[in-house]
Amino acid sequence: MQTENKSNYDVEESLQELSLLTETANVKIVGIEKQIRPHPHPAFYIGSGKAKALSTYAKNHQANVIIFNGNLTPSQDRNLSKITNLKIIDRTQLILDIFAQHANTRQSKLQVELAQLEYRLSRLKRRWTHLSRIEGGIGFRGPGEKQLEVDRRRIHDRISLLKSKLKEIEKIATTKRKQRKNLFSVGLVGYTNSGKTTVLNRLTSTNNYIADKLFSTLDATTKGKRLTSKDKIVISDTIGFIKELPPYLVASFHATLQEIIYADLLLHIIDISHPKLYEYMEIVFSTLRDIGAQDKKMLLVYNKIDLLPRNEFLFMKKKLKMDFPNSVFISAKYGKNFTNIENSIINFLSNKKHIINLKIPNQKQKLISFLYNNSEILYKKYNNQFSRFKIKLPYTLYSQKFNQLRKFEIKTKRMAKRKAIGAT
Ligand SMILES: Nc1nc2c(ncn2[C@@H]2O[C@H](COP(=O)(O)OP(=O)(O)OP(=O)(O)O)[C@@H](O)[C@H]2O)c(=O)[nH]1
Ligand SMILES: [Mg+2]
Repeated sequence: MQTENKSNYDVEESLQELSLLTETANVKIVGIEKQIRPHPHPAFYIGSGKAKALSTYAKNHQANVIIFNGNLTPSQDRNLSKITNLKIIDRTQLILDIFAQHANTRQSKLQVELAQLEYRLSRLKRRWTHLSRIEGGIGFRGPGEKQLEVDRRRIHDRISLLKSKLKEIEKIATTKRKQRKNLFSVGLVGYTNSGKTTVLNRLTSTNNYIADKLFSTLDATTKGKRLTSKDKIVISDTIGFIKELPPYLVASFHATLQEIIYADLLLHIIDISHPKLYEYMEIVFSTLRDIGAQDKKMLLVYNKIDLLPRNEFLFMKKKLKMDFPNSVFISAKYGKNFTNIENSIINFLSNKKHIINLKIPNQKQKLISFLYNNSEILYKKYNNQFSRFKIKLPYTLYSQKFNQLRKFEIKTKRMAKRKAIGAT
């Protein structure tokens, strides 16, 4: 639907994305209809006349479902089903359906089910307030209400069960992440279909599933990579973002998104050939804000440069470099300019410092003098048995000396407090 604050161009682009989502959900499109209105109709979203016309159009084309590019209220959904006699799906339902189709691990299946139930629960709640407002509460307590109560309780019980199962899985992932604490971690983020998995495959010579579909990746995959003889890093690929990613999905995929939250550096993969790249970048930034990862260091990686004519590419590159100097331009599909990504990561690594508190027995003279020579000492105190240090060490050296250093690492009160409240 086109409202007053959306341009025709925006609507076309948005409909194209809806078509891609629809195809990804394996639904064949028989027709696309637009309507211009100042506001969505409260009862039907589109006008009731338009709804009837759509219903006739759908029947003439043997269609059995109408997909809306917005989010419908429960009553709009019901009224449209009634008036058209067809299955009605909105944008959130479509995305949830794609996630359900693509989930193929225990974790992603549980996460999708959780998102679907949270969504259903919100619809039941809204329906409840809607009905009680109309019925005024009194004299309304009948089987309908009981059924709603039963449904709600069942959903709540299942949600609790799913949450506790997911907590268990998350615990295992947290333990694994702690084991590789000494390794520098890079997280891939970006709009869906921008090429994140293709980048991961290229960087780590692996073969994870890629497809010209939205949300091909629903899990977190972490792979190791040796950058130089000294530096080994880990790279994680996770779900892509999209405009209006349903909040239920962001919440239920919390465990999968942890790899982004704990990454030392994010590679933001952007499809440079997409006409809406600026908007898509903004959506990625705002989704990162939603999950609390807005302050991460980020390298902007403009992908799919092979899809732009040379002149256009050079023009775009100049412009983007001016706006975002910290960016590289690659083609993941053809393995172009990957050394630029690697060099940027190495550069970042060599500038990154790690702060650590240590309590070292004085007889460990070799280690102590290594620290004096290679780190910035922020604090020191010693007695005749131990030396206490707070040091700032280049990440690469920290990583090399990790096994030795962790034996003497002391947790500060602040860290212990964070641990007690469940943060890692
Ligand atoms: N022409 C071209 N196509 C690319 C390039 N990189 C990736 N692709 C294609 O873009 C599509 C999406 O690639 P993926 O790597 O699956 O993208 P993704 O960001 O992981 O996508 P989701 O996991 O679905 O969010 C695939 O068809 C890739 O072959 C590139 O540099 N050039
Ligand atoms: Mg992917």
